[in-house]
Amino acid sequence: MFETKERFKKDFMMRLEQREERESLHAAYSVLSEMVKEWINDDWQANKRVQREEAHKQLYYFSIEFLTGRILGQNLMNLSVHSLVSDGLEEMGFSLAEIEEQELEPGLGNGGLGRLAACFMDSLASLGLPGHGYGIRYKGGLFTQVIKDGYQGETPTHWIDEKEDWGMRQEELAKNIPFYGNVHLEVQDNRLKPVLRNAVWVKAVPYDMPVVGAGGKTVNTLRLWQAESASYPLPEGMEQDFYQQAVSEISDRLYPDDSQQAGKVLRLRQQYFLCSSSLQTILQERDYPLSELPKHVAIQINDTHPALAIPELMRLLMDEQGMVWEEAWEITTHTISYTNHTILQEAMERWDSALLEALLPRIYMIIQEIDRRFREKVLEQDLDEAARKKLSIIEGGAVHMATLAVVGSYKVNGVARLHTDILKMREMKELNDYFPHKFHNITNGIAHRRWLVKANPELTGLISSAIGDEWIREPIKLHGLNPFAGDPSFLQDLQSVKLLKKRQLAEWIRKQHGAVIDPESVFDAHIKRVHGYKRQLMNILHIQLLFNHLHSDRNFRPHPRTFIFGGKAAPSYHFAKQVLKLINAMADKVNNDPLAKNHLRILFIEDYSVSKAERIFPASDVSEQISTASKEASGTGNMKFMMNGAVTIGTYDGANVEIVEQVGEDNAFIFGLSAKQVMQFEKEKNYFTNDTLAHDPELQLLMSQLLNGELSGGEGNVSYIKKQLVDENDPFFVLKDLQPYRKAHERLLSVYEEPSAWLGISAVNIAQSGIFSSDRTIQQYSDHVWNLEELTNHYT
Ligand code: Z2T
Repeated sequence: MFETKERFKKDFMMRLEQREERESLHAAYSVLSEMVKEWINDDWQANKRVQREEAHKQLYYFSIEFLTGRILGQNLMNLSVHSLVSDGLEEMGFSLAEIEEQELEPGLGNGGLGRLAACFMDSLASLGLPGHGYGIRYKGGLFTQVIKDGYQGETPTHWIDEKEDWGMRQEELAKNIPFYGNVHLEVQDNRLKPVLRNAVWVKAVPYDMPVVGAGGKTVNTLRLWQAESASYPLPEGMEQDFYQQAVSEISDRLYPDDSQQAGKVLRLRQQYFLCSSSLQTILQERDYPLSELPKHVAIQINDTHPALAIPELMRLLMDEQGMVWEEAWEITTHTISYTNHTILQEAMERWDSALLEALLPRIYMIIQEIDRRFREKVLEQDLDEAARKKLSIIEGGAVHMATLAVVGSYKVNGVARLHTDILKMREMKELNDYFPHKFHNITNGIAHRRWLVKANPELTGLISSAIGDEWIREPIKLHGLNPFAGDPSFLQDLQSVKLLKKRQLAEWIRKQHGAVIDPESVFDAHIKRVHGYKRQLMNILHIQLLFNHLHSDRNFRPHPRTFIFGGKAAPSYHFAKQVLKLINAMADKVNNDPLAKNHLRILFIEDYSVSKAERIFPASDVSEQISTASKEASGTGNMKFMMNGAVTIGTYDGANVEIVEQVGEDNAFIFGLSAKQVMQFEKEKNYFTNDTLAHDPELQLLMSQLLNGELSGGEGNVSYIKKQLVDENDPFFVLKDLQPYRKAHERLLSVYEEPSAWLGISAVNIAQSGIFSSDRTIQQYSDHVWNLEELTNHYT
């Protein structure tokens, strides 16, 4: 049905005419997605067959988040029919872009971690590797952000339209998951067997989404579980209504905390629900002896959220399959591997022992036994009390999930070189000493097909006209662009493409928000979750410094800049919410100031999402990556900017280090404390905000403007900011790094004034970005962790 444009047009029109509201864009979306689903479906079933027949090792990626973004356009692209469909639709008077926007956006993730999982799905399928996702089908994704009077409000987001869902309900593959109850030891087959009595059972129903790889050959599966009532008797005294309510809660919504652990029992229920249903499926679908599990299956856990997979696999192997501890442990610790995404203490999961024991009594018993056995081994080594404490799974009345995850996995990786080094040398030093070969680095990456080819077809076209299109399959070949960094005609085209993308963004912003921005100004973007360590506060304070400078010095008339912010704050994170209010209040002031508005514009983009990101990255000149060094595990937005030719201003943190290594220090603007310096201050506790302020009248003025409320529409609006900067001694070094940040901006602007120099830098960034494709990342996981084989015998 997509063989020729004419065939597509005919088929599309025929189907559309049968629809009731055939005039509506939504009907067009509905018809098109139906056609794509039908097309994919045959290949998908065939793929499942081949993967079974060829007995390939399968990878299962367990993640509490999959931030896919919209799906229709992605599928059209990977099926290589995007332009055929787009042209065909245009000839019939439709715009594919408008049709794509009809799709409700699945927001099943908070930020980087969830988006990484989605990029990995794309790369696995595109590399022809058998890798599948397991997650939760939250009815409500991340909340919708609504800005009112500059404050963030939250409303629930419902993304599921049952008629148009890309997920296929698989009723017959449902699993039942036990919660609560009591463990009894009973004699069965001549041995003692733990049996759970009086449990509350929940049914997990899978919805399978096809994941189409580039070229359309490989179709993997993203399976999302939905919680429903099981047809088991309820424990005595439990009301049916109460039960149904509790069950539906499990897949009702995603927790909105990106960098702090929620510690709520509902979140723990979600985690176990995901692990148990996924593992039961893996064990049941197999056609090989259980002892060979590690040869046939690899399971990657995305941070510790799915770390209960370790005791749950032990439970299934022992209690359901009759294995002894030693064999079950051998299998578990050769099947599961773990990726760490943060060293922020507040984000490290620690579950209260009593809570865990009540909810999952058998699982808690197994964790206790893992802990007991590991303690015994640790005792054999000559270690001090402090080191032994760091090696304890159960400690201080809580289960330390990261420790459990390390002990129960065969490989542990960090997500950027600096992050992994910090893990190995500090945060998890004792564990790394104990398991010297377990830890390694695999630097994150991004799906260049979505973030460059799809989001920026104009740049894609320009690159291909210079170096051919092999780079799309082998992104490292973007290196071929390096010589063009000195080619005036190429650079001129690069400038035109950037200007075009800026105009498109400006036009969209005018339509959506009614705001007017100037495409000739520098687009400087800071888009990510709002958090203390990401330092949106430093960015906005720098803008106030510029504002003050403009008003005090009539010779200071810098090139116009548009500062674009976008990002959500966790609903309970008061500090971040005040930063958001501050940004919006500053926008009001600066954008309406007769002098400042000729040089500075501030734009806050409400409800930042994957689809909005797809518009902002290609249109940006400057990439703000200014986290307090050592705090950002990797960052992946930094890579999306780079690939679209934006230039980084940032600290030596996360993957910024590797970006600068790729482009050279002259092709990025780096400033501020190093990770080492930050960690030194933290250790010695010898940093004092007042030392920074003492000899700096500019900063003193800035602080008084901030603290008296003149920047934020009232003193009350900066109470948490004041608490952090003053009472808590500025833990993220905002004031300490502020002047170095300002100087970096000055260096940047002076280069920008010289177009050939600036565009050359931009070109080098694109040319050197290939290594940050998630295809490279996935190949490394496959080679060093999962041991997958490419599907050779495609069904085609
Ligand atoms: C998250 O997005 C990240 C780390 C988390 O730690 C949790 C969430 Cl929801 C538990 C981010 C990191 O902050 C970021 O640096 C990294 O690039 C991203 O994960 C993917 O690894």
